[in-house]
Amino acid sequence: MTLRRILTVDNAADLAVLKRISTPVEGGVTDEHRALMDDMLETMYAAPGIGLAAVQVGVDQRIIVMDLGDRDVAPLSVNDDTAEGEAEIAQRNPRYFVNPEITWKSEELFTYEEGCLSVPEIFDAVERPARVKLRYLNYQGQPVEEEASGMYAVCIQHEMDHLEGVLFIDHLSRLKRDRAISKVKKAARAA
Ligand code: K2U
Ligand code: ZN
Repeated sequence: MTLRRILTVDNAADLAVLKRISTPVEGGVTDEHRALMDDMLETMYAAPGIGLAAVQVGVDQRIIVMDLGDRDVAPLSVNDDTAEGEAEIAQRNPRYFVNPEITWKSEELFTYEEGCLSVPEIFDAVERPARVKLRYLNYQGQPVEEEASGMYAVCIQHEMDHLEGVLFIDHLSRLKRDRAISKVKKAARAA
């Protein structure tokens, strides 16, 4: 298991990588992909976070890992105090997604205060479909189809955005986005 560096928007080279569209995994899920997912999961737990896309550790593959802990079943509240990145995991419930696709989105929308490990210390409200249907390959490379709601729906859409080179701040106004990037750069300089 190797902890990987998480790319952040204050670094111009990192931002260029984070804006790329990730490449689909070809030829099935291999031991190499599983080793990457193991590293991504440990990197996510150490951050701490509840989701991570491969591009966030500089790997150009359509792979996501997630662990919502006990949030997996808990109803979502807009003012969820965990939005401050307190991603303590009560019991581990890792999920792995290779070549994930969203096949259906609900008309119903939900607004949640999102954060991102690649945009440190920035949180803002993002509106997304409340429920989505997914199709993906799991850790063993088997096809899975399921519906996501609550925090699962918020997180998987946030991570799927990463595979398209989209950050949650791209859903905000241009002014808010630019201010967020400036704030992250200023914090990085001060660090
Ligand atoms: O950077 C990432 O992609 C990990 C994200 C995943 C996420 C973003 C918004 C809403 C849900 C999940 C987070 O930084 S992980 C930190 C976190 C922890 C608990 C609740 C929300 C965000
Ligand atoms: Zn993110």
